[in-house]
Amino acid sequence: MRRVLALGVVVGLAALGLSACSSGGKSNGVQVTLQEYSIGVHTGPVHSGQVTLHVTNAGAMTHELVIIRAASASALPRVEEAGERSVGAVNEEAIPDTDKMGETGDVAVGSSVTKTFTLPAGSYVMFCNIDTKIAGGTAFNHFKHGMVATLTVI
Ligand SMILES: [Cu+2]
Repeated sequence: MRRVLALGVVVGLAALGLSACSSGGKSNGVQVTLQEYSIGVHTGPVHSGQVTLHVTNAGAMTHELVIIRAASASALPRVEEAGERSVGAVNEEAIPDTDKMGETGDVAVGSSVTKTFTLPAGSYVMFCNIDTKIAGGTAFNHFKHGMVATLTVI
């Protein structure tokens, strides 16, 4: 009997851990993890209105999170000629202002940024568009190397 009770406690704790990750419900919070080079999104259903993103940089370099209303990552305009950004980066200047929902700004290594955005129902793409300069003056764009994720708001 005692062993069964102990197991129940462990299962209960595991359930708590899961619900903390998939917040959903009234809080409408989304946990986002940035690292080289991916974006992890942990959430239940996200409802239209005020959506709070808790963005943590678990990587070893500075990242950011930009939110654009778009059907998918492939729908985003790309930089075709190196300039302020490298070829293959998201061409943010070519995106209509009405589709730009906002961004976190730089998120330092090991830190978190919590920011609330007003998101109508729809599909969104979140990405890090930072270019890291590497030897020879070449830039390494984070979006191009996988730092992108989608978010659906219902
Ligand atoms: Cu990045």
